[in-house]
Amino acid sequence: MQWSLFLFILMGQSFFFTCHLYVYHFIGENKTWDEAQKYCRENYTDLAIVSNMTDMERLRKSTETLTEAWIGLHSYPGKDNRRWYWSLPGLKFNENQTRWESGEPNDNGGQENCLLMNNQKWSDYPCGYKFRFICYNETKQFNKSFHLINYTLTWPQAQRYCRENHTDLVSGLDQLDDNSVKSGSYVWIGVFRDTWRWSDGRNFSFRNWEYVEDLVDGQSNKTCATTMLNRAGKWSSADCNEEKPFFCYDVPLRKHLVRLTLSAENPSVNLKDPAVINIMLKQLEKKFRDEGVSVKLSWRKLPEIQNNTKEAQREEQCAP
Ligand SMILES: [Ca+2]
Repeated sequence: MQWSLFLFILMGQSFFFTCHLYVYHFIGENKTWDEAQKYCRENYTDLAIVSNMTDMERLRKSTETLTEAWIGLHSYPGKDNRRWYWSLPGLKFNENQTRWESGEPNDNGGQENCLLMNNQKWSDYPCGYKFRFICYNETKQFNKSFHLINYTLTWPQAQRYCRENHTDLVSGLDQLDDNSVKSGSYVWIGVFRDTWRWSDGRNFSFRNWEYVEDLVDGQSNKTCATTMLNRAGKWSSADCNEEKPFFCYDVPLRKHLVRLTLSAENPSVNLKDPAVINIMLKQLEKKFRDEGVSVKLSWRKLPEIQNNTKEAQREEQCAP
């Protein structure tokens, strides 16, 4: 006995990392950061998260307003709350794969939140000092992936220089192992640490600060982040109790249609019984949930197809 059905799969969060299809919503009501977060969680997914410059541009273009608005970034000041990140968005910093100089990181003075490399060895160092630095260029400008910049800037200035003229500060062990990078002596590389966290718990390292002092801690009484739309969207920190407009985000549901051909080994199982196919649906949903995938499933019955036992699958593509 065979019965062809279409299985509709509505998927939410699981597509974050492949598609990054956030939809941003500008809310023009003034609220504190906490009130804005509550509003976004009730009406959308959360306050806006931003994982890279492409997201940032899409957020900016989602409104024509030129104001300052909350995004979903919050600081938890305190030395113990700092976390290391690679500067290049999407790279995960692994605490077990580090190349510290002996005695480092020593956080001398409690302000050493940027990474200086000398002969492949790392030291934490205050971000405001000026050193030469190495930029990574993903398009191989001048046929080179790595560019040693032979004048000195602070770490935040160096990051901005690399992002504006190349791709980012050199990031990740693979890049550091390139021969042209290995030889760097007393150069800034793309590692920093801070106490900022995204409202929805994601670990994105992308930061787009206008002011150097926001890089690490936020200032003690300014622990919530805004985007300044009249300053090309650059971010600033502000007192969370100030009332400002804000950005929420959500993720559009994605539909997948999968044709399954069902057959029963036990002839006593009636696959045309709605109760039977509903039980199968619940079991499939549970399997997805066990894998951490949020889905809603439904059957769509189609006319029986003769002599066709292949499974067919069609997926919608990510929209630009
Ligand atoms: Ca140090």
